[in-house]
Amino acid sequence: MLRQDILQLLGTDPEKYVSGERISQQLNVTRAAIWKQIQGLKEEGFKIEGQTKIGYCLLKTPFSLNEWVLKKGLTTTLLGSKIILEDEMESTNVRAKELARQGALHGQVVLARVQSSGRGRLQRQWESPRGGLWMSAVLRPNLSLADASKLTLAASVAIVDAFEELFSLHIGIKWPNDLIFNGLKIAGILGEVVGEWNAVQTLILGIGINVNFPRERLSPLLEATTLFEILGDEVDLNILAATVLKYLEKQVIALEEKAFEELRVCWTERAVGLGEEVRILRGEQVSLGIFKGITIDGALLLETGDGEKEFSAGEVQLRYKISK
Ligand code: BT5
Repeated sequence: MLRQDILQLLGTDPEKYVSGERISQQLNVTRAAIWKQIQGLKEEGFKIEGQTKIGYCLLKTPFSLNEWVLKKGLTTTLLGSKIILEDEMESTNVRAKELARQGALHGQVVLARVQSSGRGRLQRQWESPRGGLWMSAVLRPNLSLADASKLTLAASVAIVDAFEELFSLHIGIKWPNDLIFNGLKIAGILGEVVGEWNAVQTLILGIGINVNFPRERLSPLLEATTLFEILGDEVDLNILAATVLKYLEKQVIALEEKAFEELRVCWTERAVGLGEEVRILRGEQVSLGIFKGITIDGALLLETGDGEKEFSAGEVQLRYKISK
């Protein structure tokens, strides 16, 4: 694609001028065609300076999702080896599932700037306005079905670590897969298995993070927050995506090497509500007890009046919410 080729030329030595003539010769297109593409790139958020007789210079890349910028920031070997990015999709998980059925390889990543029908667990709605990170990865790890379910735990740890590295911000994990800051949800994960039990296991790992938009963009009933709300500024979504994928790849490899106990420890260190009284809601059923941690399979351990109990599904209500 011409636009990507121009970026490639300008990006090899950013902040240096590349003459229109050189670009035109190397890409075998007219200078007018280059000028048109440069205008398009500016509209996409690239800051490119053009000086007559000198050429063009790439000063800044956009914070919004852009395939070229994201690829440039990737340090992974497999995750993100193929990227599909569109302005709007129904749901990146739905698209990733379709692609997996058509044979998408391990590590393919699907992103959308807006989702018109984002989904949470149990078909719940996931609000996905512009400015968020809405991303799904197709994973075909070397794991059994039971162990593949641990990848959702791994994704929570990866998001916490990315926030720590990029923003020195400590967010916590609320079992099973909510990421929260000051009791408000900032990100969620949706893991879905594709294909038949027994066949090669494919997992779609959907990650939704509220990033560059104010809290008001979400419905008022949600107990939610956004990174913009916390930092008071926008961040580069491409760097965030690349950093989450970096930590996710590290966790996937560790799981394939059977480092389950390490993952359990990492997850527990980042969990909120540990040692506190919590309520577990499963449909009509409510259980009260002390949150003791998770089992090697990711089930929640609750110390109740009737002894220790394990929960593999449900919603957690933390103590400060119980007393409300
Ligand atoms: C989740 O479900 O938290 C999983 C969210 C996964 C979203 C990603 S985005 C990329 C990929 N494509 C998709 O279609 N999905 C994935 P759950 O734990 O069931 O939480 C859902 C609940 O969170 C909803 O019922 C709301 O109460 C709340 N919620 C909805 N949108 C939210 C948002 N943007 N921020 C915080 N909370 C939200």
